[in-house]
Amino acid sequence: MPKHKDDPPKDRDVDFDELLPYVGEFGTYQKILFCLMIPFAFYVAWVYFSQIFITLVPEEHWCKVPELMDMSVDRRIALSIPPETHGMMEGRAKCLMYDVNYTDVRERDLQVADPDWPTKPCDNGWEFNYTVIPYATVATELEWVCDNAALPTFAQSIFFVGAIFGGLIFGWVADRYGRIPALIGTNLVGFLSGVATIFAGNFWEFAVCRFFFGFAFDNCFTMMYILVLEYVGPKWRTFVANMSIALFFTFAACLLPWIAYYLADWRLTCVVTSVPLVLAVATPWFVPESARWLVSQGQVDKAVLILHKFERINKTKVPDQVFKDFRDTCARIQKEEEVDKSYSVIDLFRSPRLRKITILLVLIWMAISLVFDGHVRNVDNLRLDVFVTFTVAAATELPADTFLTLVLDRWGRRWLACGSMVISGIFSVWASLVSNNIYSATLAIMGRFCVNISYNIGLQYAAELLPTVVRAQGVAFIHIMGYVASIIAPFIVYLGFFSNVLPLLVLGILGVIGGVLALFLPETLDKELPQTLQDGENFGKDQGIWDMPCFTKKADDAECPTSNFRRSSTVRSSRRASIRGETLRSSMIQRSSIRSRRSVVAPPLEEERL
Ligand SMILES: *[C@@H]1O[C@H](CO)[C@@H](O)[C@H](O)[C@H]1NC(C)=O
Ligand SMILES: CC(=O)N[C@H]1CO[C@H](CO)[C@@H](O)[C@@H]1O
Repeated sequence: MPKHKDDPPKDRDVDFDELLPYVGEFGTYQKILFCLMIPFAFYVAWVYFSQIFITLVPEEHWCKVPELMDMSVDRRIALSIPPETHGMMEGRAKCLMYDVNYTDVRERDLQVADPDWPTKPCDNGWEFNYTVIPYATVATELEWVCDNAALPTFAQSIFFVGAIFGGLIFGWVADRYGRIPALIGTNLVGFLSGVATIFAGNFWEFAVCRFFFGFAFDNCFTMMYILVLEYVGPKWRTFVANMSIALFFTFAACLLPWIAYYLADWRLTCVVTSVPLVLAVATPWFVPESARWLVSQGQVDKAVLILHKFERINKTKVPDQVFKDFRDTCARIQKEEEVDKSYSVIDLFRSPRLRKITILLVLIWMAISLVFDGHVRNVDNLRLDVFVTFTVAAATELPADTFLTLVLDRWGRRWLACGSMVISGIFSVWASLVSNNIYSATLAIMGRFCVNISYNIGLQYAAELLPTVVRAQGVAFIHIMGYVASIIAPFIVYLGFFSNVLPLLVLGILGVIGGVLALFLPETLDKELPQTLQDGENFGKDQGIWDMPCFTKKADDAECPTSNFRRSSTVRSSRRASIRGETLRSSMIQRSSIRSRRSVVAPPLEEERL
């Protein structure tokens, strides 16, 4: 980082992060960009969660009997619906009705049915109790209940399949044509398919719309997130990275159930949550293209032009020498990257330890994705008001993020990943065993809180363990495996159909298994990141399974909590900034890893140490 603005040293490396302090780390333009993240945070929250609210099915539904429709609902039920026990609770059948001639029944003026009458499945559709969920959804209109109760689950999985395709396609667009076209494209697809959803007249039409809606999921926010983080100076990056998600995303997620509740119309909800995406077409006028991407395309002049715009708006002045050094550095980095391009994911599986690490990372990340997604979707099974539960659960994301920012660089990744997953597992299992609804929902939400912490650790951990030369591809690979796991999540939630206990029990067990697996990974806190495949192979060989960063360190290095925290938090935030969402765009991660590699071994660190 430059120390003397007026006296830039000659012929030194100036990479993007070192240039930023000259244009202002968090100046007026960056603040504007930070605010421009708000709509995109809303988009992703809505793209991710809105399907929950347009496929809700009221717990209480029963067969419709056209002949009795003019009677009061209680009498109608008494006459046509047989009793049924659901687990412990006395209830009435959801999928069966008495098989009698109802015109006859009316004439005999009966008040209640005879339990000995034969029964049959509903053959005239269903009625729903709209007290708790006060609106019809696509699932109630198309009667996705009883034999068809799994259809919303399938639709959700199809959404994730779409997310995989969308991630790959727009990742390619982002590399080829730039971040802004990808950002606009992904949001437009979301807008069109979101609006198209309201015309769906059967399951397959709905599923196709969901598939394309899923395209938007991976990039509609992260592309913007990455763009903005790139332009924010390293000192402010942690703040921007965490606050944008903690505040905007959480707020949008908390707001969503109430939008659905007050609109009380699934089509309107769909429109209101997908039409705003079209605003993304305005981004070229407000948001600059990624300078890093321009540089990687050899368009350094354009990148410099953008930086001049920052100078103007922030009212700063960058010495010409700095720009010159920057150009030189760009040229050199580009050459370095050419070399890295000859490796692929396969290389991760060639040597034994690296193979073990990679497989563990994949399994752990799959467990995390599965458990997290399962929890998100399980709100419906918690037997409480789904709107309130969802809001409370979404609100846990704020403390989870804050907590993580505070401890991740003190306690290390390994124990924190293990701890948060195991504790999440314990909460979930516990929640599945208690019968009190409120108590159980609270525990389930605690479980979700913990797994959200693991989720955040997960990808970063992967990025740190994989050697630089294949880091980008490796992280992308793991990320995709996470989506594959998410495809299964809705089915675990669907187990609730058989027994309310099952989903949480399964999620809990998976959490504990994932957590224990994390212990077999090496710790990365305060370690130099592996660069070559050989580094990756040897990484952590000296560590025992019970090692803990702070306790073992303190003896020989008393400054463990303070200065290391400061240093690695910049390293972390810069890396995380580029990795968190944009995992499929390899070139960028590669660049950011070069950047962080340098900041780990670079002089500033030594100064701090000595
Ligand atoms: C619908 O649900 C509400 C609230 O749970 C309940 O009070 C009401 O009796 C139910 N109506 C029918 C017809 O079951
Ligand atoms: C604190 C934390 O990890 N929050 C995350 C919870 O999950 C959502 C959805 O994936 C993330 O966007 C949050 O960052």
